[in-house]
Amino acid sequence: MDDCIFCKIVRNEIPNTVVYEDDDVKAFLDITQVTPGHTLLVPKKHVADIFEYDADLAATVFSRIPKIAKAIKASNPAIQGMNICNNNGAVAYQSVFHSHIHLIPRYTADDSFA
Ligand code: DGP
Repeated sequence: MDDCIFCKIVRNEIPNTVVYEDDDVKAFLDITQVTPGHTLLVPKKHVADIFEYDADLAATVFSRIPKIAKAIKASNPAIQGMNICNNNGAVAYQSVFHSHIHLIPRYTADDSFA
C-alpha cells in the first residue's frame, strides 16, 4: 500500500523507533506515547483490521505479544502493568487502517485512561 503510513514505517520510508522486528511483524513506538513506552505491533503484510486476518496471520501476530510485552516491561522497572488493545473500524476509534495492536505500559498512579 503506497499511501499507508504503517506500510511506510515497515519499509523504513519514514522515521520510526523499532522495538522488535522479524520477517512477519514490526513493533515501533507510537508517536503519541499515551504512556512512556507505548508501542504498536503491526503485521508487515497490509491488512486493514482484524476482519481481514486469517488464523495463520492471527497466530503470527498475536504470538509475538508476550515477547514484546516482556521486553517493554524489562526496559523500565517503573512499569507495573500494560494495556494491550486493538481497535477495529472507525466506530471503534481506529484511526490508522493498517491493523495494529497497542501495548501501553502502565505506571503506578499514571493518569491515562487508555
Ligand atoms: P488507532 O487509533 O488505534 O488507529 O491508533 C493509531 C495510532 O497510530 C495512534 O496512537 C497514533 C499512531 N500513529 C499515527 N501516525 C503515526 C506515525 O506516523 N508514526 C507512529 N510511530 N505512530 C503513529
